[in-house]
Amino acid sequence: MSRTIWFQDKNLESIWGKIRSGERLSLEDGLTMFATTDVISLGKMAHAVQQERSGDAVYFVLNQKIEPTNICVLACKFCDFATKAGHPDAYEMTIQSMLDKLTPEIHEVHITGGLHPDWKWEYYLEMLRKIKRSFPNVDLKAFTAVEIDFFHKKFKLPIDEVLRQLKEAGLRTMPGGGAEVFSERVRKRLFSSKIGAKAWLEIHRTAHQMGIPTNSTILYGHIETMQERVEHLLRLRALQDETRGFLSFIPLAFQPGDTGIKPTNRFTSAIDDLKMIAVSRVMLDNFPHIKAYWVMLTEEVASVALNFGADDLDGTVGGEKIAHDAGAITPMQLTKEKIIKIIRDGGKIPVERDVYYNPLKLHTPGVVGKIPYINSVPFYHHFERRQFKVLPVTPRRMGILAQMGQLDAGLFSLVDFLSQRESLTLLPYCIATRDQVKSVLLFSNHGWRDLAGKRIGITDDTATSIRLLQVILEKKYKARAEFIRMHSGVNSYDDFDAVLLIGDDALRHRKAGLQNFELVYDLATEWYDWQKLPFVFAVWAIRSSLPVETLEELSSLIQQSLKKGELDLQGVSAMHAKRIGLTSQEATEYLEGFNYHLGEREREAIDVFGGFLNSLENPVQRPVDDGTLRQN
Ligand code: V47
Repeated sequence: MSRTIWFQDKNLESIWGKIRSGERLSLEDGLTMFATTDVISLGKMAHAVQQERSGDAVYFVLNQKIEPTNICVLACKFCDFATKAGHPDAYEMTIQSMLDKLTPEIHEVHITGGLHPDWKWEYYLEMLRKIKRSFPNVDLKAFTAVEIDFFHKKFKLPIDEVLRQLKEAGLRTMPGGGAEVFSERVRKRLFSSKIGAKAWLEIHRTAHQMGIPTNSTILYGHIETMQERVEHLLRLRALQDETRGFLSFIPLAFQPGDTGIKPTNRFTSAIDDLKMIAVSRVMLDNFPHIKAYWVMLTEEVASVALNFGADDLDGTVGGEKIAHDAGAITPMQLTKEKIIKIIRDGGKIPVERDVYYNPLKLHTPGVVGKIPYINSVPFYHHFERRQFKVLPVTPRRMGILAQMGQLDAGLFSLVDFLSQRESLTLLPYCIATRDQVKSVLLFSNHGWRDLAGKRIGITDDTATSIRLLQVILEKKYKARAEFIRMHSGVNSYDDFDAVLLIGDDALRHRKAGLQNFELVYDLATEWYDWQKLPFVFAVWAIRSSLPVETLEELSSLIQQSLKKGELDLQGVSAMHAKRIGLTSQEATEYLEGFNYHLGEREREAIDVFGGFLNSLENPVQRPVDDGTLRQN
């Protein structure tokens, strides 16, 4: 992020300085940004942060909204959707009518609706089970914290039991609705009988601890103040620091309809919408994704938001009623083609995703994969004026996308390169360790030999480290263990005897510790002590079928970018260290431990490791398919 911005509003300059040095933004910074008229500079800052996190990707999902009923025990003033039983507009859907709305290509079903006074608990569970059974491809994002709290009280079940049963019935993630604005003043005036901030946050905390990632929202543009907006963001940021369980933040623009809350019944202005998106992106420095929800923003504003900090458009959204009952002027559904066009027109890569933001399909050629960890930053820090578009993606997903022919080039996990070497050309750059790595760690309660027969949780990110672990266990220690894949968002490790983490997550826990695991093994150290060789985790490669000029262009871009990155390791470290909980000094030392050039020793190490891989008696056991492992 070496970009220069010329600020009209000089008050934004110090905020930009803080962003570039990885310093956290404060309440005052948030207020300064909302007060600015220099919207273009604000957008540029947010776009730079967005690019640092998401590269050129903008995500969307093929989804269907199901609002099972509009009958609701609450009567929130801002809501034109809810009604009472007996009202001519009241409706209740059967499970069959919900199934009738779905088609096999849908990936996400988003369920949320009124709090029905009479429905039984079993009906909600059956709803999830039947959808999942009839459409196995579908991931269920269901029930806001408000609904979870309602189930807890009505059916007299503890919150974690409600969530446990829903998860067992097929729930994968929770939507972010019901947060409204975390302000008691606003709550008392607009939704006094609904749960407040404390309960909303506690329910999301519980979900995160149980391995259910969630989303989050703010309802803005009614009677809230700018200070209340920023305080809302700060409370979400604090919970995310604790749990890392939020996938996205979605600012919901208030649709006035007949609610009578705003005397003029005016929609939010485009400027206010873009400011809200941009401020969210820069304040929520620990949130992976910011969503421009076109249903409430309009397609036009959502398109611009893709260059103002938003990296997600939600999806095709069939059947939305909450916003439309309140007068939303947007269509009820967008086609996949329309969404792809909006994203392409914004100069971005349309990335079709699943409910966890795993990329399933890229709707654009010429994409280069980027490992989203600090150790790859020296390659990309100066990847400027690029003819290639960049997609940050975990090593394992990068391998899957390459296999599907979706990527032109990337910093591939070694194992993926080896298995696809017929179609890829190796470039002389890599991520290799000298002795220790610090970011491929086995957290364990057992010594190596005692891990025989034990259950090891494996991060969903890894392609090569899982194999390195298997080689070390089986060939060095003669022990065989059971490997179980954990999906992203899991942060409870109680089920495992040991846990393998990689990348920034591993670095973070190396410092902070991981639950009660007492032993921490560095896999590169284990390898080095045994083989006296470096370990090559990833290599740069390009699709062999591309013209030689493309290969030359990419090689020279990597070379120039790496040269600048290596000269400026301290700058790279300063910007990224705080995010991982390291000091700049620690981050610099970490990066200095890598060798980015593929030399003789590295090639020898690849051959030796390749030999071990071929000699394994049985490959790594098939990971448990928890729905995150589909290729399409
Ligand atoms: O919780 C109610 C809001 C929310 C109005 O998690 C209104 O991915 C605007 O939460 N004007 C439901 N908003 C929608 C929601 C959502 C949408 C898209 C994606 C996700 C996600 C979540 O709609 C409610 C409430 O905050 N709402 N009335 C209104 N008049």
